[in-house]
Amino acid sequence: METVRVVCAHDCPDLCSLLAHVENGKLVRVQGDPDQPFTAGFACAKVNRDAELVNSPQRLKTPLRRTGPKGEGKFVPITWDAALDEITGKWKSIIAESGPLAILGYAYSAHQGQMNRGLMLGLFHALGVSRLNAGTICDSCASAAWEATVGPIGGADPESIVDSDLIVSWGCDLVAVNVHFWAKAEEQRKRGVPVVVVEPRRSKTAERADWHIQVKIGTDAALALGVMHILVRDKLCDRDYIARHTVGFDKVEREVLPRFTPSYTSQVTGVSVADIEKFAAMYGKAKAAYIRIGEGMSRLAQGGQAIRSVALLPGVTGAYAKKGGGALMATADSFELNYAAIRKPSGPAQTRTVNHLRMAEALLELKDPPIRALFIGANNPAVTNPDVIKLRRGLQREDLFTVVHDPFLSVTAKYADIVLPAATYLETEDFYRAYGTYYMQYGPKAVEPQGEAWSNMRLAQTLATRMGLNDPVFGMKPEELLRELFRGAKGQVAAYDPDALRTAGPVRVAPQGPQEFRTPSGKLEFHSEALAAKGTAAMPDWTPDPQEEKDAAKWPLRLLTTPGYFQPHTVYSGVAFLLKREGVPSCVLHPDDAQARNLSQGQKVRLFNERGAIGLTLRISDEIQRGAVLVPGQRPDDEAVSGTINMLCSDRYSDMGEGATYQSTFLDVAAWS
Ligand SMILES: Nc1nc2c(c(=O)[nH]1)N[C@H]1C(S)=C(S)[C@@H](COP(=O)(O)OP(=O)(O)OC[C@H]3O[C@@H](n4cnc5c(=O)[nH]c(N)nc54)[C@H](O)[C@@H]3O)O[C@H]1N2
Ligand SMILES: Nc1nc2c(c(=O)[nH]1)N[C@H]1C(S)=C(S)[C@@H](COP(=O)(O)OP(=O)(O)OC[C@H]3O[C@@H](n4cnc5c(=O)[nH]c(N)nc54)[C@H](O)[C@@H]3O)O[C@H]1N2
Ligand code: SF4
Ligand SMILES: [Mo]
Repeated sequence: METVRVVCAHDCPDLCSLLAHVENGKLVRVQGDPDQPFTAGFACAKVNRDAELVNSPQRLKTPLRRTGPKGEGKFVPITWDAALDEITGKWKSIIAESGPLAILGYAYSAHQGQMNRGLMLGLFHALGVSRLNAGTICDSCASAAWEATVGPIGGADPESIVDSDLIVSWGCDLVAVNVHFWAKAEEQRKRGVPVVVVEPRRSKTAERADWHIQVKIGTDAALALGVMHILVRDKLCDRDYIARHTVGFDKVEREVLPRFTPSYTSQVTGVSVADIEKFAAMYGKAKAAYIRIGEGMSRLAQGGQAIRSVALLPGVTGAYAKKGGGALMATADSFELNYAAIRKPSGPAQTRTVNHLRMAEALLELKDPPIRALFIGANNPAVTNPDVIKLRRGLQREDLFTVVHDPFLSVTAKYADIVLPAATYLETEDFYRAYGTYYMQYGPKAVEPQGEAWSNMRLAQTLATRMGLNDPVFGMKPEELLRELFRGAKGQVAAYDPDALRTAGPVRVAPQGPQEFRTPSGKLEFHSEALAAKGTAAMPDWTPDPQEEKDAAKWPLRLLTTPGYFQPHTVYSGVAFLLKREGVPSCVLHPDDAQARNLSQGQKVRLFNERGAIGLTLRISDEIQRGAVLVPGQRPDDEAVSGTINMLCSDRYSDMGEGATYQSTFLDVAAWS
């Protein structure tokens, strides 16, 4: 048995170092690497099953050509040569007739490292086609809010919590999405450091923490401002830190905080006055309070305000300057690699861009030229995008030439004219940097790709060559691409020799000293001129959202979507064990809401609003608050009673970063008929 030290490429903050056990060229088991301090020898429940993912009988073995109607999933195998001839033939004639903008390159980050991810984007850049404003389905709102507040720089090192005296998981289900951070937090907890969870539902993290503050969905900005109100009232602010490292606090103190009295904050958030007082005192008196900020609370109309208000709290107490204090949303911005070398070789600096979450609109409404060809890679928008009923209408267009590159026949792939089999991360080499820790690592290939699967890197380079592009990156070997990533890199990563990294294993590049701010002022911005210039509120605030109020008057329940514990998005649909662990696609109602509708445990129910209706299986539990319906994960239609949750969600933008607003969805639930 051979053991290969690899890196987990799944869309996850932890970036574990893994040991892949290979026998006669077959992957037999994956486990956590004991020599990576953050991974600490264990992989999560999902990745423990990655041998089953890689060897799944449902893996695509060859390219396919569609034979039935779009969406039905009838295909015949074809050769790579035939597939590539058809793709490049079509693309060339479309470019000749309508120009490159008639092609849309829709490739996302999921489950790969920097080279496989970047080269596909590089291909689209060099072709000059319409490009994706990517990530708006995920973190663009959260990132924009963090950037306006702290700047494009990573937050507090998660490994610094050994020095924290209070850990707050604010809207982050650590047990689901960041389990290695949870393990570290639990160690601290055993040493007597309180762990507090701010969450609308009793998640597994909330269940295991010392204290769960059950906030109403979409009211975190009010809670954070209410805490600030008390910190000011009780003289728990660090005035010296505020004066030296922040801008605009005086204005917030004068114009915003007076409104957020404990009683008003309680009325908005649903948290009792006593608990707000207790939390503020706890936070204000801690010497080094650490806040892990989750992105869930950003996926709604006023999501940017929520992230921004929470990210400002450590500035009020000066926790940002303390070892073990501060806040972490993500670390990715601190890895200042030369991404552009791979992602932007030649090609126009500006082009027509399509917002990731408005694919439906792009396919159905764009003109001059309309989108005639679509390439989708590493993304399953027919399930994971909002407004998927409309999106599927777009994908159904007979005059749209669609290519999907995926290891599985995803729901989206069923709409393709040509499906190309993709290699998984264990079947390609790549270079990885984390988004929730400060590690980077080179990962070799553990096994050869299944069947005729190709890595994104190989596909991008082959398509580029066939399309006549001669940018050097499309002819480079992985080791040469790695050198490109480090040529002109900035900050801490600039000190590393890319050739040495290939055998170095995990490398830690954590920030030293207090939180750095990279805003225009170089300080933590309570008042942001940059936001004001974009027409967004310059100061943190919470006000009711008029559209949400209108929808809430029509529909009695509000949607809470959360990460699945065993089925994050759709990527593990091919692993029977995990499907079973996650159970059938379900929704959760509070016992009072179920009773009011005469619904019982385990029954099939219809979730509906003006966009449509779907069918799920009901679970009744007081883990969810009254007036909300919890739908974990985004599950494909064929696993559910009917449809998928994003059929009920709109493509409305959040207040910052043009992000998704799944949780500004209002609906009702009734018995399935
Ligand atoms: N197991 C698993 N792991 C995953 C994923 C997965 O789906 N499953 N997804 C991966 C991806 S793509 C990402 S982006 C990352 C991060 O994944 P994210 O989706 O950003 O996950 P969290 O940060 O846990 O945020 C979700 C949590 O926010 C809570 N929440 C929702 N609305 C609110 C609110 O208004 N206020 C507050 N306080 N809380 C709220 C939800 O109840 C939920 O527990 O995780 C990755 N890892
Ligand atoms: N309602 C609702 N919707 C959501 C969310 C929510 O909270 N609520 N969360 C959103 C978030 S945070 C995200 S990130 C998105 C995720 O949305 P997606 O990125 O669409 O979801 P995944 O299922 O993770 O992966 C997409 C596809 O990548 C394929 N894949 C895996 N590895 C590779 C590879 O190496 N190469 C190629 N070519 N393909 C590969 C998988 O088989 C899968 O079909 O969903 C968003 N949608
Ligand atoms: S916790 Fe995240 S990084 Fe670690 S093995 Fe699981 S998915 Fe991969
Ligand atoms: Mo995400």
